[in-house]
Amino acid sequence: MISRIDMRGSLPADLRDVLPRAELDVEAALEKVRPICEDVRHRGAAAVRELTARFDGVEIATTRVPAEAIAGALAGLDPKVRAALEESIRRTRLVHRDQRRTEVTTQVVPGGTVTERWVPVDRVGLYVPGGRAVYPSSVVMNVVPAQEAGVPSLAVTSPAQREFGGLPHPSILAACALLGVDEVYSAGGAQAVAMFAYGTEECPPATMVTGPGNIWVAAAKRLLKGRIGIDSEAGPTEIAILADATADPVHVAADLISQAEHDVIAAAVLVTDSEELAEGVEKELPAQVAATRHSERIAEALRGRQSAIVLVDDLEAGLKVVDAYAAEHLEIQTADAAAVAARVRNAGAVFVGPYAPVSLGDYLAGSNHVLPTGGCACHSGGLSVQTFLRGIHVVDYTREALAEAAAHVSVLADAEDLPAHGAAIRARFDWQVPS
Ligand code: HSO
Ligand code: ZN
Repeated sequence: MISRIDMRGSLPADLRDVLPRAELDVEAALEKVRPICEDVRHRGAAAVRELTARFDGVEIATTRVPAEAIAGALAGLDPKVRAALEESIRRTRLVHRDQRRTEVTTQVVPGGTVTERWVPVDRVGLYVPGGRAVYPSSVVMNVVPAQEAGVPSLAVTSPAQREFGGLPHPSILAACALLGVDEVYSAGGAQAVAMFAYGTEECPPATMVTGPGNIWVAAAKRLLKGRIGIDSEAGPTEIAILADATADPVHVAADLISQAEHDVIAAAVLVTDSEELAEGVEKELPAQVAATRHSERIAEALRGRQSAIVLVDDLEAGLKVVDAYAAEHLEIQTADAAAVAARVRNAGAVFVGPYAPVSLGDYLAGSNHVLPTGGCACHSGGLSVQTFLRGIHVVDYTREALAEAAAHVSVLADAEDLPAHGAAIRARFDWQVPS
């Protein structure tokens, strides 16, 4: 059900390429997405509505979701789901509130300071997928950091659903209501990203768009980046587990399956120095897969070339492998898991020991579940308050402090053949560099 890659003996030099990944061909989607974005740019809401009829198969009178529909969705929400979402929001808020940045002023020289101010972007559009993947938890993970960053204007968009009369899925609307978001749109795909980038008569333009989506959403984000700020392009979900002989094969198999459940191209990778654990997991997987609802999807994900059990000589080698892979989610299930986890350099999020499975992080740990995929964890982190903030340097120097810097500025400006730079300083001192 899952292939083995044996790296015992010596690790391959090109570790990154040996661990396969599913790839989305976003470039190929760009040409299809370009005319859609242009249409929305020129014809606004009418284009969004027509594209909704074409791609989502439902006619809508307006893209803006009426307040009563949002309130109605909350009223119809199962009380148990409501309580769980409220607890998820509470915990996620606790963690993200602590990410807020404080203004720092550095006294560089007497009379010369640089202050770093943290200013939220003006307006954010949050994309929430519809279709098979309807995740109210992702509404929480996108909205909470933006709110804690202090973003003054926040709108959510999600594809119009035919079975809900052209509104987004009610669980998405209910999550918006719980988070206090009252500006919601029925729009999906590339047209939703273009709606935020260019604005329409129904939706003012946003400065940034975030949130996961399908290949069309990813392509539109890539195309409109620059015009509008974006977060990372979300790819298929990945879980890697670094485990030794102390790990329980039942838990390891369950956790691999939990993320394989997302998609037939989701990746589940176990890295272990224990032949016994590998065998235990190989035995456990078919039994657990057979017993779960989405067994076909999961079996396909586990069989795919992006999933594997990797055997290594020891945990040192295991750490090298997981660092090279740079998984979206990495579980450490070893003796002294905290010490091993502290040595990890590349991962979107690290889950330590037997009682921190990834599915806890997906909903209720307080951590964010919008994380870098496809190896991007070697250069980027997950969604956070920082995503929505800009650091602005405020430079404040007195005449005396400038005088003291003038000679060095002049020398460096001349060295770069930019004499007008030096002149701008000298102009303040009757064209003499103060000595
Ligand atoms: N594991 C997904 C997030 C998610 N799981 C949403 C369940 N719902 C990507 O981190
Ligand atoms: Zn998940």
